[in-house]
Amino acid sequence: MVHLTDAEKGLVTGLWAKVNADAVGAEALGRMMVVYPWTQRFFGHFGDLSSASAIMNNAQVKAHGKKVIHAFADGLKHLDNLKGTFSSLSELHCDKLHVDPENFRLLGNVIVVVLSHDLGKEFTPAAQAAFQKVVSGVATALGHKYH
Ligand code: HNI
Repeated sequence: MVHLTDAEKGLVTGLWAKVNADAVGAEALGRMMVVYPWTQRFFGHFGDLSSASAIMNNAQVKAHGKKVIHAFADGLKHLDNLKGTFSSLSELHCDKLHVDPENFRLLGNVIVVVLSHDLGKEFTPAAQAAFQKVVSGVATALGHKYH
């Protein structure tokens, strides 16, 4: 359960509106696979992942990054009910995809890094703290149905 103050919610929504969400998703998923190479095992069917540039230019990685970030962005609209919002995705990642939930934290941290890079000075320490709460809450919610 995460709790964001109204000020934190305002920071998150305001900054999110300034980034290109599709690009953030593609960049974050690709960087996760580069920085934490063991996460590539879930995406063996995505074609060439043989180098950092192959990963970052892989069209399937980009497309999947967009899909993931759209689901993430939906969570930003439901910050008071992340568990409900991600309930069926949690079941899917557990039962069908067998993704270790620790990976949700890794991706969340990479999303924060990419936002920091894109937003520069606007990504103040307060904004970073707010987003860190969000990615942590999303990771907890995605892990909630694991058994
Ligand atoms: Ni994830 C499929 C959302 C993190 C591995 N994932 C999805 C889909 C959504 C999604 C949406 C598409 C579901 C469908 O087809 O119905 N994933 C999210 C979100 C996060 C996340 C919101 C975290 C913010 N997923 C991760 C992580 C991994 C991961 C960290 C592995 C390291 N996801 C997968 C895999 C699939 C997937 C694998 C199936 C891909 C495919 O198309 O074959």
